[in-house]
Amino acid sequence: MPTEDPQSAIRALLEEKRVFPPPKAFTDQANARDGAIYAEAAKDPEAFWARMAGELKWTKPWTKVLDWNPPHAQWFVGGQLNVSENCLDRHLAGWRRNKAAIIWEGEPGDERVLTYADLHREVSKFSNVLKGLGIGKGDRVNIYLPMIPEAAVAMLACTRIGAVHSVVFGGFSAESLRERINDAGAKLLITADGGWRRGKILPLKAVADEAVKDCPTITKTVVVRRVGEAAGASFDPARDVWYHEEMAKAALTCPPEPMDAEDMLYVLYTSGSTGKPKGIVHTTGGYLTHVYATTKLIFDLKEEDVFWCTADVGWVTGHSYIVYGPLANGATVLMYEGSPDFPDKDRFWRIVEKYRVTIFYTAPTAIRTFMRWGESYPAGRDLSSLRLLGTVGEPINPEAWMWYQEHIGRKKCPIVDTWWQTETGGILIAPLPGLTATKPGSATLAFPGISAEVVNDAGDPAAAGYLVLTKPWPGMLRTILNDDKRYQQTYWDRYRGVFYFTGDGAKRDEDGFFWLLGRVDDVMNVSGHRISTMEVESALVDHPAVAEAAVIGRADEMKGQAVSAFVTLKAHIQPSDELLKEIKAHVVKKIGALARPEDIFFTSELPKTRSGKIMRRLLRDVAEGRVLGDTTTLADPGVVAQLKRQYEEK
Ligand code: 7RM
Repeated sequence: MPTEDPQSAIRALLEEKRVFPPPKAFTDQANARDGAIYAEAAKDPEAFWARMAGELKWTKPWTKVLDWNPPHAQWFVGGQLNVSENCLDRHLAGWRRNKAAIIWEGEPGDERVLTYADLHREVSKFSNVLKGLGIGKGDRVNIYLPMIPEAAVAMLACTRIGAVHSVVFGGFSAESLRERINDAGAKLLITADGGWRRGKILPLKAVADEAVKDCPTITKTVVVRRVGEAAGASFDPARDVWYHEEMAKAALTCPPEPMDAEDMLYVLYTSGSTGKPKGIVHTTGGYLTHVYATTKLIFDLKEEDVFWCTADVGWVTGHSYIVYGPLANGATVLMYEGSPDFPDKDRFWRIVEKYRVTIFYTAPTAIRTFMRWGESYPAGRDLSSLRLLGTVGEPINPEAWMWYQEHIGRKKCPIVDTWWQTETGGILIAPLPGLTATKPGSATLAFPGISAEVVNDAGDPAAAGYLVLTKPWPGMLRTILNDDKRYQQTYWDRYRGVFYFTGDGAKRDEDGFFWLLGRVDDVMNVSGHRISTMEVESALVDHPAVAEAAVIGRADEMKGQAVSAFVTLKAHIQPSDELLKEIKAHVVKKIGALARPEDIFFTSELPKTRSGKIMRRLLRDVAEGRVLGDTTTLADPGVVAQLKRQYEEK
């Protein structure tokens, strides 16, 4: 049973009163130090975004900043640009040519530094490899790689020739990968023989082989040699080509393809409230403008910075704040392949010390883990290079915020708590570190040019309710791939096409600050990863012994939420520890380790309404040890009382 009061995290947020004004020394040097930026952007958001877009290189100017036909937006209409040209070629003219673009550390301790000239050359060569494999403008390319520089090279090469990439996180199963490849209709898969995680080999190629067996659109697989012989990867000469062999033959230059601002840039799958993942579509001009501007102003990027975002490139955070945002700014990015506790729990702080990292961006769940490991790990390392800290992925509890400020930031670094989603493309709510006071647990204010509001069911402004966006923004998703109807239903129908519905609950305080309170739909947030309850339920009922399943995100001190499953077995099947393990393994096989249920509770019945809907709210009450909520709509109120007794005896 949970010993902690699971609601304590939310209560701590609601009672938080501390305020930290921006440190004067930080303000004096900040990219955003004139507070007028908020009012100016509010007065004319399109002019603000046009000014930001104007800092990028366009090969043809736009004729209209925004064309808004709710719920479809087009930004920088008529303009042309190329993302890889903006992230690479643009920095080659002056001394930045030989500046580090990517500093990479592999988990086993191997190192590589790619300057802007190096990265430009690798990307150009790989663009030619892609062309040689028959890939051109508009084609879909799937990327299933570990955290190695080739992941960024592959993404940027796609953008150079106008191919659309779809990156799938290396922790996803063969079935999940296959589903995403097929939905995108990818022609090519780029993978590696393996990757390193906690000293073990991740068998990426084996998973990819299993996936592409049923992917009729895939014609070739490019394989990066990361691990070598030890990976034991198979190689099918009819379908597979080695990355290094193709690169050795490739020409050194490749002209960037001029792209329309609204040409598709990439698809990235995320979980929604049904079992089927959504292919979120991002386009070229608006997205790049958004991630360029937010990186520059929220992370205050300067020429000398070493920026480390600890996300995986398989998530949107990696797309926007490892690859596109920082490189569009000409920054130095640090990329790390492995786990924070390998070989020891100070690995991150060793990396900060070794490369003199100046800006560090991670998830609250990681911070809570560092807290549990104890302050001696960061205390033993020189973290004096750090000047700014960030968080993303879930609400941060004030206690973790304070610990981060004291033990990592040593009380001199502002913290930017950044709220956004796969769908938003870039950050929408966060402080400007030289201007905005911070409050532990609050993402503070909407970024200049962004209109956010907290509203009630009727759509009227409220102190507590749902977070909505009341105007389109450049990085917003344009649609869901192959399912525009679902796009409209999920995000726009709730408020009649007027507001974008985020799916997050939020509160606004007397200063207008936003406090995010978590999802209000059937999406769980486990260690900052988005998982749908329905997806896990489908995986559970796919097991031959399972009759019915209900999944909830149970409040968890470390992970934010933990996957908790209530399962009824088919007739004549007896619950056992063996079966429990088998069912958990089945979910891992179907989705990936990130969806593994923390606990599975066998029950003879699930609480349902008279119309047959499972009441997840009551299951949450049971799992979190609360007094039961209203049970009057239940078909059989006895079921949940029985369940609670059983659960407490466990
Ligand atoms: C970037 C990312 C999106 C969901 C979102 C929220 C939650 C993200 C914060 C946050 C509170 C934050 N994309 N979320 N950032 N909640 N404070 N700073 O995480 O698509 O994977 O997830 O994550 O619920 O809707 S995501």
